[in-house]
Amino acid sequence: MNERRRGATEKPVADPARITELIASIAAINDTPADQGITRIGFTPSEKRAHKQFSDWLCDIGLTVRSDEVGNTIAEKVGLQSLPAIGTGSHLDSVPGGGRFDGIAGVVAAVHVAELLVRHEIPHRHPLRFVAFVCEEGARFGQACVGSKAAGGHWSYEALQGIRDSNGISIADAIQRSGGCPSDVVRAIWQKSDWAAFLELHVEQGGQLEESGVDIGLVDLISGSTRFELVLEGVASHTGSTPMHLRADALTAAAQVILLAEGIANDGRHRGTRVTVGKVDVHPGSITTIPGRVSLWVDVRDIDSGRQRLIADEIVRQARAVCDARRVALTPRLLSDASPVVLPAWLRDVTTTAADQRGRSYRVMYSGASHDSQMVAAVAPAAMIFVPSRGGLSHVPEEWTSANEIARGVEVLLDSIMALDKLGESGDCSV
Ligand code: HGY
Ligand code: MN
Ligand code: MN
Repeated sequence: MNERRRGATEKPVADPARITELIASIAAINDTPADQGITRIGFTPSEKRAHKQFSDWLCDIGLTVRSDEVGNTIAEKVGLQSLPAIGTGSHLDSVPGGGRFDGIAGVVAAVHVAELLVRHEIPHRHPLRFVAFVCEEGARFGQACVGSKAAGGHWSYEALQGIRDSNGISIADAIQRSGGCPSDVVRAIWQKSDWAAFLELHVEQGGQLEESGVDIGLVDLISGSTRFELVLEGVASHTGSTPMHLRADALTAAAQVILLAEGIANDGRHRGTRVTVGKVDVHPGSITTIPGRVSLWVDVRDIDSGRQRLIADEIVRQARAVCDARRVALTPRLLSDASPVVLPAWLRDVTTTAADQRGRSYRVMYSGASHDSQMVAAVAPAAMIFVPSRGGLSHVPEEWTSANEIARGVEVLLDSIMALDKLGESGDCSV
């Protein structure tokens, strides 16, 4: 661990070698062969092992650690006074065949901040909490941020019972099987009075920081997402004996729907909207049978909540017209709907000052991806600190951020937490 360098900044220096070690330990917990990226799906044994590793690291340096009713892991470092907590963290699950840094960089940053605080015996008034959320990725249930939505008070037990994965397992069942207690989900809600702020370091998952050569991204707005399934049902039949004019081909209808969805997003009036059909199921999937049923999973992202919902509605409306013309039935099913969230400027000012004082370049930017901070922002003032993503890639094995880039973010995160801890010390409004 780097000793505190005297002189220059009088602040602890993050250790890239330690960050590399922490990242590698989590990356080794993987359900995919290493050359095919990282697969650590929510509520699977591998996610649980990653939480155990997180818990061990923090127990080893003397923090108390608990698991909440849905499986979020929360470690606490007691402060000198009983004040609302300052927290930091992110998630440890991944998409199938994803990267080593999405979520993990923020959890590793939290661990390293805790290590630096303990190592340098830095006093702090507020209790500090270090959090690993469960099942942030929407890959399994179509719902993003399962754990942080519980913390933010966005779940009922009934809702957890009503959402199922492709194997018919509900979120509630998955929580139960993973050792949680979904019927007590309301006990996982964070009380506003108990939290002063929550900060999340995350890889940008886009290319702006790298393209502009800027060290740190300070997020002002996190995109919303509306996700839905479209089931198209035509008539399966023999590809040889069915003339073209007698067909109700679900897949050609789906192809037209996918392109119209893209066209809506590419309309110049909709700058800022992103529409993706990332998953398609074709039934029966035989080369000699006309596809009778196709499911499409549509992801609409936007920084404008009204436009986000309007575009989702427009896609369904136009898809229905395509299907009617092709004698294909259409059944839309909403999977999840999260609003864009504006993060508080006062808290971003704290992170801005921290970046400035470390001599780091920074830019204010919106997040195209959704994040746990978006969900806890309802109960704790939230801030996000982005570090660059090489080539702007994420959710793929090629996802990469260097340890030095993460270390710069860790130092800004640490300094922001310490600055927040001092707010109110002179008697003005305490954080
Ligand atoms: O999908 C997202 O935006 C995030 O990576 N969960
Ligand atoms: Mn993430
Ligand atoms: Mn992700």
